Amino acid sequence: MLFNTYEPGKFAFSQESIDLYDSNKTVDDLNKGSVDEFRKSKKWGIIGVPFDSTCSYHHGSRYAPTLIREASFGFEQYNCEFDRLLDGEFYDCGDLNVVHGNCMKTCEILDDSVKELIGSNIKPIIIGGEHSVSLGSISALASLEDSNDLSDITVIHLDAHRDIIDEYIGEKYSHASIMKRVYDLNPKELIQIGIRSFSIEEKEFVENKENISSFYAKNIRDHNDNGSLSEQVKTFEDLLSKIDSIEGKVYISIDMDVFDPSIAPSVGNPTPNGLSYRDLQSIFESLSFNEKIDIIGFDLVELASDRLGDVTAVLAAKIIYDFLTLFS
Ligand SMILES: [Mn+2]
Repeated sequence: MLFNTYEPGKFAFSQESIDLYDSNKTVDDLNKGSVDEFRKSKKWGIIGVPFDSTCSYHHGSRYAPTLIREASFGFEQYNCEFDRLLDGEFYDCGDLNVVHGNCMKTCEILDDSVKELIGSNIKPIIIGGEHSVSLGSISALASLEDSNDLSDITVIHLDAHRDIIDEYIGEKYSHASIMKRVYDLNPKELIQIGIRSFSIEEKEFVENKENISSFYAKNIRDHNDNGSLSEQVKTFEDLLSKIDSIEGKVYISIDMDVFDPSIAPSVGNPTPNGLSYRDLQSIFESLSFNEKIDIIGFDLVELASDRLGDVTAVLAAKIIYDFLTLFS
């Protein structure tokens, strides 16, 4: 046989998805016991959301799910960096039918799809798409809660930007206002990591919010730098202690522009002085050591490229590969 046997339509090492759905069960049927079962589940389902509609600079995030899956075949099943095999149970559910130009409708369709996964005790990994799509995943998880919000869920948000402006040029459902929409859902805590660009309005909004923590890229990268920002400086060690102190349910959202443009140039809004990949691996490792938490959802957004072999796509694939190695 001379044909190459890899299947770039699905993430490498994902299982066949034939018995994925228990079609008789929806999220509304879950009782308290099964919600706890979901929370403890180590099964993951990848959903691509090829949506870029409100992007303000470099477009192309609609191609990201395809590029990331293709790039995932560059890795070995044995993940030598963690001395573990990637042999957990996870599925690639394919791409969502998005409605270009309509973020709300796209998020509603994603919300429905994530609820289907939850009904089968499968946790979502969302590959964007622009950052606004996180809302569809997070809203589905909020519906699991008795409170119907995020008051029992910590959101870890890695990004160069705060994305916490109430509306961007009059648009409430924009990639630049996504964390405000998440904050509207009343998170237990919002931890923003890698921040290095925000407006005065965003600065004033986060001030005095006891459930928002900020870890600036500058202080993460230069561990002993006292920084020049007026807020109390938090170092990388402080960040790891913070992660160690989290309890309960956790959702992670990674905007690829959290990384330095030297390692992740193909993003919607490249911003100098970002994180290294080793920084993120340390954060993942700290999360994996914390036995008091359950990660219930994960998204990776804002890769913007239309070129196979793009190094930013390879990095994005590596992130999902490492995440699945540690958490599936
Ligand atoms: Mn960003």
